[in-house]
Amino acid sequence: MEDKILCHTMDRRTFVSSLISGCVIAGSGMFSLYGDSIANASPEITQMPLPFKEDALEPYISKKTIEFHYGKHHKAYVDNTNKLAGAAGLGSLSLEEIVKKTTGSADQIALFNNSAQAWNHNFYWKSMLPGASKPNERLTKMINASFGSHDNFNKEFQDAAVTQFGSGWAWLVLDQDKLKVTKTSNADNPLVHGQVPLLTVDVWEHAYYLDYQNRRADYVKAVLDHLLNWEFAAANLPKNV
Ligand code: MN3
Repeated sequence: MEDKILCHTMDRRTFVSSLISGCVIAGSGMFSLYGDSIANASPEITQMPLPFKEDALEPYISKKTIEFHYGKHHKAYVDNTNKLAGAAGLGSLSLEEIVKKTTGSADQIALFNNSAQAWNHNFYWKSMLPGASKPNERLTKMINASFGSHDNFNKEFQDAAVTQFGSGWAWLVLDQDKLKVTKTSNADNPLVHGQVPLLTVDVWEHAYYLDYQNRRADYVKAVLDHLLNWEFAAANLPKNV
């Protein structure tokens, strides 16, 4: 009987890649399919499948924007991460581990930028859902405690997104025991600042320019009013807060 070879955590490897590598999902009872040589090949970060169809966010975000944003921009970050992580000898780490390991490292700026952008986009796709949703009771209480009201949260988020100079991201995060709105430049993200991200909106021009040209505020308002996935936000909230 062949030896079992454990997969790394499933959040960075799709089921398909686990089949290709022939590794064993812990507890699944499956055995190595192809033996050690293939199982030990360098694992790859895979691009998360879109959680909705490319036209599902219309009329707020067009199919064309999603095709370019997911199919070209996000894909390039994932591809570059794999190339650079392999070259840096970090190919066995998860995407999140690469982001945390390379932050602030002067000789790994390109790897940080690409891996953090790959991670941020995964988070962005999950932050949206066709059709408006609402925060659950627990989140509603926290929003009211932290911002005074949902309207105030919307205003603060909109303000952060619009005033982010140049490219970046607006976030709803948990910081200690309070919700906060933050903005980050370029690839920077709350993970490396000890905060727990709950939702994000991409405010790089490629996220909205085909649909809104320079009207970033209209794009952000459309996402806030119609697309935010509050169920995802609730799932990101630690239970012990
Ligand atoms: Mn983007």
